Amino acid sequence: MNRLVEKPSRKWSALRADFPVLRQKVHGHPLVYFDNAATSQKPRMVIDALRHYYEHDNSNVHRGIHELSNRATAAYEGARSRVAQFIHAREPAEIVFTRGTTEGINLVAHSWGTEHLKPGDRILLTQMEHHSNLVPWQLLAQRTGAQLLYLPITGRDGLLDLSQLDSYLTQGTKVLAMTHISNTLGTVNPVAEICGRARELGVTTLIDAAQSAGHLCLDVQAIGCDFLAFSGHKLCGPTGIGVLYGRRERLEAMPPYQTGGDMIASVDYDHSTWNQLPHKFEAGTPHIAGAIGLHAAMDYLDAIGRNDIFKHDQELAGYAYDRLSSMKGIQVLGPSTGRAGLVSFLMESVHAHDLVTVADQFGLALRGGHHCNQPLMKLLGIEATARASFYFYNTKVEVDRLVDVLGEIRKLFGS
Ligand code: C6P
Repeated sequence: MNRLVEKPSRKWSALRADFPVLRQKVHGHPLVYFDNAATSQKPRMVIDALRHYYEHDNSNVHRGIHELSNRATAAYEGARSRVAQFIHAREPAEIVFTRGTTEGINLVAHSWGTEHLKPGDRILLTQMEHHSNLVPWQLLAQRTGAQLLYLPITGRDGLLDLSQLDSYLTQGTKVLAMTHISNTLGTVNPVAEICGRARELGVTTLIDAAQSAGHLCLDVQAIGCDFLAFSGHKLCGPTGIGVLYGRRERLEAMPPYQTGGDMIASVDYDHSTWNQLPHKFEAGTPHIAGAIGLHAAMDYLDAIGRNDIFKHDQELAGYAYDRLSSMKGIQVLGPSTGRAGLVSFLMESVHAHDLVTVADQFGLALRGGHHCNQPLMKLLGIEATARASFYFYNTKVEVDRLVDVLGEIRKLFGS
């Protein structure tokens, strides 16, 4: 696989050449892809890694005693070791491959939660959680009689109200599950500080890193969380592959989530025993190619440098925030400084869906809607926002294009 690792040029606009999909016109205009929070584009290196696997090594893992199966197993387990290194886990056994962030959180809520929660225990989330980090806990609360609480935000500036943390994070709290970066507000939450406070009270913690894993350096030991979940497709990897990190002690103490092949040590007609970590949580044939593509994506990102990527994200988001906020009739949600690489905004008298539909006619890929944050939208008294989300291959020239197109849309709607 290593021969596929090429050091990409550090010049941001030159990196665009690595992404075949960016070289196209949409409705007669050069594509401006600003929907990276939904999914990122894939560089040639990742596409090549997938093709190489299917053309040379395709086989099932952990089962065969033939050359192809050995190669596939080595590549799959090599990807697991790479993930452990990418997020500074103590060992590869703490890395469970999933389908994505959503499945990782469901796994924890189901397996850890059902085993550990009882009536009256508290589950603490925040008011800015994505449905994926909300609905699984709602169902868990219904199953166990536990109580759900939400740490408030300060308002449309989208910061967590940390002055209230002590009154929410109490002895009765069993688990705290929160997002690292809000996919709607662009807020970067101080997860290490909050997990530190939770640890002092013996509260189990889960971080939803869907929007952060591909954008900044993650260190699960420095964050001090018990679990962390993310998706490969938002960090240049394939869809259908994700990661759940869990501290060994936590994973050891949990029952399996799904059952079937590969996750067992032995099976009898009346009982079974479980495989060792992490295989206990990977029932059935896994997404082998996905893990291999994810490995290539991580190599690609690290060749660029995640610190540099985050700096670039923040620069673009700050620039977009300033330009959009100075436009008449536009309100940008979320913090005015220190935001991650996205801007969610409202245009007076124009529904977000209309805005995004017209923007598409100008070649701009934005997202409009509730962004799987319906409770947050209701709290803020809005129905939907338009969102531009950036990655390292985006440029200020593209943000200028967004501003020009928004000007056209405003004229069109007479707002
Ligand atoms: N947010 C967005 O456009 P999956 O679908 O499992 O890969 O990721 C779910 C998820 C969980 N948490 C956060 C904070 C997220 O942003 C997402 C995905 C996409 O914002 C699709 S709604």
